[in-house]
This record gives sequence, C-alpha cells and structure tokens, in this order.
Amino acid sequence: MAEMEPGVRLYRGYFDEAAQTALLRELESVIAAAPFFTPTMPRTGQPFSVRMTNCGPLGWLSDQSRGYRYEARHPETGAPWPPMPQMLLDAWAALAEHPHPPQACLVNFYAPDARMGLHQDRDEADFSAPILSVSLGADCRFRLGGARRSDSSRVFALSSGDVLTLGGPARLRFHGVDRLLPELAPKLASPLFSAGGRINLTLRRVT
Ligand code: MD3
Ligand code: FE
Repeated sequence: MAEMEPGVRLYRGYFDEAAQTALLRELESVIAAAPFFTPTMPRTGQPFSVRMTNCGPLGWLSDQSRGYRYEARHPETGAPWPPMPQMLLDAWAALAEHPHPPQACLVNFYAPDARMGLHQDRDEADFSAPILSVSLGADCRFRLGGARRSDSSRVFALSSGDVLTLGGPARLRFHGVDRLLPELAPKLASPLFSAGGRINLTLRRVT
C-alpha cells in the first residue's frame, strides 16, 4: 500500500492480469443485465462523454429533469441493478476499513476520447465511508485536486488493475479524468474493449 496523501491510498496492480480477466467476465454479465446508458447533465441535458451502468442495491444516474441521484432501478429497462460481483465485495472488505458493505458500484465506460471534468462526489448522504475505485483497460491521466475547485491539483496515471481508496480528509476532494492514454492499453481479452477504452468501477456507501 502507498498512502500518497492523507486519506488517499493507491494499490498499484491490486488485481493481477488473471483477476482482471475474471472481473471483466463478471462485468460482461452485469452489462448484459444492465446495459450502458448515457447520462445527461441536470438542466442543460448535455450528454456525458462517459457511458454508465451500475451494480449493487443502488445505482448513480443523472438526467436533465431530475439531476444527479441514486436509484434502485435502471433508467431505461426499469430492472433492479444486478448484484455486485463477489470480487468487488472482497476488495472492499480488504481495503475500505469500513464496517458496512458498499451499496453502489458505478461502472464508467470511457471510449478513447471520453473524459470527466473536475468534480466532487457529494450525492451521498454519508461521507464517513471511503470510496473505492478500480481501473481496467487503457491508462488514464487522472487529476486530484483539493477541497476547493480553485485548489492546485496533481496528475498521475491510473492503470489497469489499480485500486484507489479515498477516505477521511480526501473524501470530498475534487477529481477528474483529463484523458485516456490509449497507447497504454493492456491486452485484455474482453469484448468490452474491442474498440479500446477504459472502465472504472466506483464503490460507495450512499445512505
Ligand atoms: C478522489 N470516476 O465516477 S475514480 C466518478 O476514473 C469518478 O471514472 C473517475 O470520479 C473515473 O465519480 C475517478 C477515482 C476517484 C473516485 C472518487 C473520488 C477519486 C476520488 C472521491 C474523492 C477524491
Ligand atoms: Fe467522482
């Protein structure tokens, strides 16, 4: 483990290549049950460049009329989210140092030109639990800011198999994905990456 800064822990290569492949198999069935959708921004309705789905009891979503929120059902199929793969529950139990299991796993799919602007994760009612993030596929240039948008930020790469936990004083820091580094993509045999890209899983407590 490497605690980079208070509350920020980066576990490089936590999932080895075999575990990444096993996790991708699990995600293929999650996506078969809960296809990717394109969220839209509150008020403007502008689409995100990242496509999303979820697993676990609750899922994060956003649309023009009702904004950012958690829901128990897929916005297009109306079906409950599929269960969280055991491998993810195990990673949370090993790393999160929190007595309760995660309630939501947001699955972000980045095509090679997708990005995510600087933001805070504050749609949860409880900030006492950490957030656990798993990266798969192409590397990205990740930006970690401070408690205020105007604070300085640092940039580092997130690679396939890396796990990042953000807790305590880091829980409300600004962060975003500047861009993918598609030339740095592992050869992972999954139809999810047939056109390249990156997947990030974000495990959270919500209530
Ligand atoms: C730092 N996802 O879904 S995960 C998101 O790579 C999101 O898809 C990014 O930000 C992605 O909300 C980054 C790493 C991450 C997640 C939560 C954080 C970093 C964080 C919360 C506080 C500080
Ligand atoms: Fe975020």
